[in-house]
Amino acid sequence: MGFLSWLGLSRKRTNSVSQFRDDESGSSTASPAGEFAVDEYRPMKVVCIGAGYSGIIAGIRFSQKVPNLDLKIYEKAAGIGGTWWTNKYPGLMCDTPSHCYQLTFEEHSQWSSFYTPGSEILAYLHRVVEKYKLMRYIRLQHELVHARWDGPSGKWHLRIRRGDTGEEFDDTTDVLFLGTGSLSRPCWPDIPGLGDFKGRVVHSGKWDIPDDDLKDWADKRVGVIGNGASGIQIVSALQSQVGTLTNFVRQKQWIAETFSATKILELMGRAPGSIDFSITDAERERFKDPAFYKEFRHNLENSLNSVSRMTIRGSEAQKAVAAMCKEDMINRLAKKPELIDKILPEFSVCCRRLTPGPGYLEALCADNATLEVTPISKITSTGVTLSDDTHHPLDVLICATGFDTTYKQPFPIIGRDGRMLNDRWADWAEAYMSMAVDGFPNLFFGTGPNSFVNAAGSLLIIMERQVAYAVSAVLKMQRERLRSMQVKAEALRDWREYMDAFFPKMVYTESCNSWHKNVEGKIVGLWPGTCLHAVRTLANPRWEDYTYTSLDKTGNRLYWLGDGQTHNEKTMTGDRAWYLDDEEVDFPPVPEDASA
Ligand code: NA7
Repeated sequence: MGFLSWLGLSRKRTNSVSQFRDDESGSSTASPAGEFAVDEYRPMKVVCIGAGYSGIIAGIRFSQKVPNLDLKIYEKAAGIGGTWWTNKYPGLMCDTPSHCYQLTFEEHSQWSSFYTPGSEILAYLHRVVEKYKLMRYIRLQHELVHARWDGPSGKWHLRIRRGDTGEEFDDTTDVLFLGTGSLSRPCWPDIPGLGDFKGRVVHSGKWDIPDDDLKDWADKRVGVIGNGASGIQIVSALQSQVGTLTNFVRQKQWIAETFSATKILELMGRAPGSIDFSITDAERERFKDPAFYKEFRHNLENSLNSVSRMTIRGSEAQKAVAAMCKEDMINRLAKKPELIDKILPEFSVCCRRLTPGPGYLEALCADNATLEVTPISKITSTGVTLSDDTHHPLDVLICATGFDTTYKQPFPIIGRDGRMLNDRWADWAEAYMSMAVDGFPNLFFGTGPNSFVNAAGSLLIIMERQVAYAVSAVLKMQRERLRSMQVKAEALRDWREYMDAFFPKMVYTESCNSWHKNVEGKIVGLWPGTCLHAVRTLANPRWEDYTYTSLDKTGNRLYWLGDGQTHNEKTMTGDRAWYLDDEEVDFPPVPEDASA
């Protein structure tokens, strides 16, 4: 009996198996048993684009998990940190509690506040990069110009431009991991006359005004366009430092109490209702106790993951949170009750991203602040003109107008048969389980389409699991000597159908604008489920939803079993009882009594 028939496979049958049926694969009469050990892992190259949170996690996990790896992380900016490098506006902070906005494996207990200023998050990321020596892999000021899939070699061909010298060079990689995020390309408002304004104009996502300059703003007339998270934080931070402040908004907005605030106060034994979230020296001392820190964080994340039911349309949880927010907002607007109708939305809480705005409503109630809801018709050399011809003269105009959230890449990504990713996404951006797109083999996304969660849960745990998914895929390719893996179009179709069935039940699809949606109202930003749902789903990749091509020419899917040995046996080097190491042994729990 031949080897193949012993495996229950004939050559003819193997070649017709869809797993390896691909025009990039070939077959020959070579022996189906390779001349290598089963764990003699082939060299793999992974290139990650972006050194924000996704790229940093990727740097840590790929280098930890994948043997025989060549890893590069190209970052176009001059520093690491992604969104925390780009955004520098006054009042920048993370509205997820600090203790939940950090990596699961890299705890930091010494935050200055329960809601971390952006500069501290950036400092945290610098420490992580330093600790895991990631600058070995990171190339700053290196921008991807284009990426092109080459089927015969099974590699992505990349063109990279150095930001400092302008020089361009080529690179290739087996696997491309795009950690470019979706909130990285600031979007200027399409308002006529923006270029005519003679005062100072700045975008929140391209803040280039030194802190020292703000000291001279005490008599300046400042306009802020937008009431997303950035606009809200900027208004809160600047109102008391400027002459007058006008916030131009075109949509109402729910303003929540800070996320998990009640839980934080309860866990810290603080008085309910307190709004000062700075952490005292004594509290920071308490956090030095690992047991206290761990229990605090666990409780807080447990609480953060307990509110997702409010995102279901018409749910009791939604009604309760709406009533709570409404009461809180009305109280906070007591000084200017005329603002209530201008701010309090008709749509459900979380239709737009729920944004905690400590200090925002209070700032709008100040004597020097105005909330302007009449639409802007144009910008002139002196300020903003509204559709009723009212003119607001301004010295400074801040566009907190968000980001290009179409997921369209600023560089061509050319997949199989010359197809461009942006064309594939012409109608809307989609990726199977947020990770992969048919026609684009060996390409995985960090925070790709449908990655985010609204107010419940932490994005970072999703990012970690997305990287883990990509790492598992790379390990599979390496172990099984696969040249390429590509998600099946029908798997993406099923994912799409699942999302189409899921989202109408949720508040996100109500009538409101948000960066979660594309212009037709399709949800492209949010994971179709809860944060924990994403975590569980990504932990169990369905490898049968991919097609593969093999590096070998035998057409035998088990060629990678090699010569029947492991490397340590073959070379008589290393440990040959490694399975007894503590980290390898899976110790089962012992029932406490025989009847249990
Ligand atoms: P967002 O949340 O996308 O907010 C952008 C804001 O800018 C929003 O209020 C927009 O109004 C407004 N906008 C945009 N274009 C215009 C024009 N042409 N005229 C008037 N107003 C305009 O971006 P952020 O930077 O605040 O936050 C992004 C996310 O980063 C945030 O959710 C966190 O997750 C982190 P609209 O709502 O479209 O009517």
